[in-house]
Amino acid sequence: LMSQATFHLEFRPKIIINQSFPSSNVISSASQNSTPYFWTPLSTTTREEIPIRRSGNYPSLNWDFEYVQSLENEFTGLRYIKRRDLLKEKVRRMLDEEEVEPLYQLEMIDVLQRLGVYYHFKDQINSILSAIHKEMINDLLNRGNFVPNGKDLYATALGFKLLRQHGFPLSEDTEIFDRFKDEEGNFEAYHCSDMKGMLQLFEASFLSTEDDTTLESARDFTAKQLQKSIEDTRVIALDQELFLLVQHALKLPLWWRVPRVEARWFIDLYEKRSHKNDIFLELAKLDFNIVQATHQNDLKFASRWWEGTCLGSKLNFARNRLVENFFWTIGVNFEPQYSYFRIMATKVNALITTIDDVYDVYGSLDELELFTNAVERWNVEAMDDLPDYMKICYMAMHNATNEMAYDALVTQGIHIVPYLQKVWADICKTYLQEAKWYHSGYIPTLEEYIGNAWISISAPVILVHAYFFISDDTTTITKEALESLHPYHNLIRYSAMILRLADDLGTSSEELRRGDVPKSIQCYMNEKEVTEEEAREYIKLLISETWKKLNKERVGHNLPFPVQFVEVAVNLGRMAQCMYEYGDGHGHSNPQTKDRIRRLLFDHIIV
Ligand code: LA6
Ligand code: MN
Ligand code: MN
Ligand code: MN
Ligand code: MN
Repeated sequence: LMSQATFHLEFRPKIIINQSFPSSNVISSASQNSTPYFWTPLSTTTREEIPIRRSGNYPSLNWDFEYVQSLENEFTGLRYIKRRDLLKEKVRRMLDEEEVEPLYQLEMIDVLQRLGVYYHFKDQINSILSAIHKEMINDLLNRGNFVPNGKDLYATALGFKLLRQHGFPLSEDTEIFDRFKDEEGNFEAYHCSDMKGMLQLFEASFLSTEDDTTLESARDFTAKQLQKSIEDTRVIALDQELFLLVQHALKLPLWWRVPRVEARWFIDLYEKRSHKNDIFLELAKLDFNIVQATHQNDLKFASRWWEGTCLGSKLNFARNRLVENFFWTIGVNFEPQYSYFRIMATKVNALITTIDDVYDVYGSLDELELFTNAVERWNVEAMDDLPDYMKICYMAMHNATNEMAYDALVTQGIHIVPYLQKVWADICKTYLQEAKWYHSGYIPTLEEYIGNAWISISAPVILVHAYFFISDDTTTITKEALESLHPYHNLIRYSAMILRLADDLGTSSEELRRGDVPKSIQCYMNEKEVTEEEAREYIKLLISETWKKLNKERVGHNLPFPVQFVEVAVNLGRMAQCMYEYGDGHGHSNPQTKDRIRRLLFDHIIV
């Protein structure tokens, strides 16, 4: 697959179309201050009238075409690659050393993962964990403890966390953690002073499914204890690194964090550690830079495609967010061999972001009906009825999608247009539903809203495309998987739910100011007559409940998908929590997200 990543990416000549469709004559949020409630319907226009256009009030782009194309990177050089490979070999030998205690092995694995270099040692780490897993199961059967120090909460929780992460079956959390409780079933008081143990148990609790009961209470308990401990100035003074790790975990647990973003953060922390492994550190930094060079090349390709579509300049009302759209793709899979996937996924994201604005911001209801119809028909004649601005985005979508399908046809011998067309038609139907609700002033129940919105958030579009573009020579496209793409597999559903709910938490305030369908928070407020704050808490609870379901799906026995697809689905949920951690990092941008993107894509690490 990779070999053909170059042929269809060459620079396309810029097309000159003298028309553009700016967001002029729009209702700006400022002129909407008579809003009686959180929601502002537009007066319906007749066919003869010029429709009133809203504005997304999106700020202009953060990194332009020229900037992206001017990126240069020295880390593609052979001497860096050679040095990196030497370091890799050294780490491989360290992992292979015999007579290393299981706890020490677990710690090495944990650090390598957090540093973002785990992907180099997948097989090796898997066999180490497999041996530890066997030992752990044996010890549990003999009612012993798999770690030398009998009641070591830290080691047990660390082991549990890593084994669950890697899909080893550990069915009952009660068996493993109940021995840390007293007769009343509470975690024993002396563990509270064990901050490292508390932290690992807290992190491990996020690997739980709905079947785990002990971990549920462990999460509440450890969160309280950890919160208390970081408010204690003596603790802060005692161990600065542990303090930072706890603070970081309480903001968002490791299991909910995007691997590549986490790696960039953790490398800085690890560097300050007094007892660090210098080989690990050097490998992590060097590898980060080398992989970043690949990302920059992917971004340059994608950015030339975007420039060629002219969507950014022709549809002035829509978000021009190529770099952010690319950022999502390294969030879901940063490994260097998946360039083709990232470039295609960036196109998909850019099209979604643009078409979403057509429905949410610019289009009139009549126009949106036409567009939805045209997507269902999927042919060029369907364009005849569309207004000019819609012709442009329809054809951009149609061309890009058919081109991707062409790649699949020639490289994998499979005709995928029907699968891709179906997800686009699905999303447009849900977009239209939201537009109808908005224009009629209808406030759905939360259930009704979610039933539509888990599709309108675009995760099904992203993941169905991802399934085809993440496959490589280690995978084959199976009939079973194709059947699980539609109707959508639970893995896709839960990933979509997390994306939708996190997006609503980050974007709904601005959306409703502009005028948009009530989002999950407002539907729940309306239904239950609760405050916004209460509704937000409820949505956060729904996110964590959905994670439990996703955790279970992820390691399910009969998953029809390859592991790299499963990881994309899980990472999409994580990426949503990252992008909307500080509000709308995707559309409106904020200093924290901008900084994150810069550090991941544009600044290298000083080695
Ligand atoms: C968010 O926009 C947006 F563009 C998405 C579709 C989120 C995920 C997108 C990727 C990965 P907005 P809406 C490109 O908050 O209208 O406007 O569904 O989405 O709430
Ligand atoms: Mn939108
Ligand atoms: Mn929308
Ligand atoms: Mn939104
Ligand atoms: Mn917005």
